[in-house]
Amino acid sequence: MPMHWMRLAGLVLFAPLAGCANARQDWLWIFNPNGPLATWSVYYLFVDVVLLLIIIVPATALTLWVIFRYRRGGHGTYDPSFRHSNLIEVFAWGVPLLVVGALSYYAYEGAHAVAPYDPGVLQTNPAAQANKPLQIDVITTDWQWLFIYPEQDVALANKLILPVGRQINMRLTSASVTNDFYILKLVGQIYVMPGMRTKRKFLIDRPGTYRGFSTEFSGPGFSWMDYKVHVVKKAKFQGWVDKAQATGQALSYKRFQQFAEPMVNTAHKTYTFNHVDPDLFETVIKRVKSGKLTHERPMELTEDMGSAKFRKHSTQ
Ligand SMILES: [Cu+2]
Repeated sequence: MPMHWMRLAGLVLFAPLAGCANARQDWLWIFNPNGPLATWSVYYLFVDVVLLLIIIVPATALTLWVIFRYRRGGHGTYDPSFRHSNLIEVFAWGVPLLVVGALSYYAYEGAHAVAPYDPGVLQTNPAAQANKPLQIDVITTDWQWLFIYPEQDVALANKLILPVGRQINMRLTSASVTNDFYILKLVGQIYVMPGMRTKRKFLIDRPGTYRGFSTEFSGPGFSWMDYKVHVVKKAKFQGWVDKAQATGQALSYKRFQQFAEPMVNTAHKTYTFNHVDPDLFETVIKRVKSGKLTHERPMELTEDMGSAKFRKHSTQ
């Protein structure tokens, strides 16, 4: 094959991999997970791909072989009386049965290993067992993220600070539409729905800065609805907590209602709160269920993103 055809073929083969890269961070981030949950998710991804290749590779090769051998002028013998081959039956039924069996086994095992509510990989993780888990309550709005640390009595909006090597137990709900919690390289996605509570447990091994965002389109503020995740050492985390307790603004339900007004956070503005209403999370769920956390209809903002109304609902 001439060189330029080889190059073209290579380009076409690798093009789909571009979806695995993130220009602002590192190349092929999906293969560079951090923490037991992300690592095991990638492991099960590999297991599934390898098991499926057991069928895909021979089936593709045999198809090409048959086309080549039985073409006009090929070496195959014409046999119109051919009806049955035990060998073909054994392979055509046996291999898929074995592969589906193995896939079922790994699907069952993997579903328990990385289950969002209670991942099996954390039950045997020494770091997860050594420290008391950190509780974080997450509330999404149109279009901001609120992270409440109930035990520390502080909250942080549009930024998440996590201690390294400590299990995180999250409760999540939405004060607006369905959003989706997902941090690249750390933890897989989980839906965050209005009037409902979901849970997510995870742990991160190494300090670093990561990118969290919603993977569920939610209107005009969606593009700015991402946040930085800082994974820091224990002392630095405590330092941040102390500072937040001393300097933040109080977060009552009334203050939250203001916060929950549609806001396009184009400048990725962060807010620190302290004295957080201990029932805030539960109250938001109840109010959303009874339709009492009402505000302006956010989709109307989409109609003219240059309008004064849109600018009123934007931090920029
Ligand atoms: Cu979907």
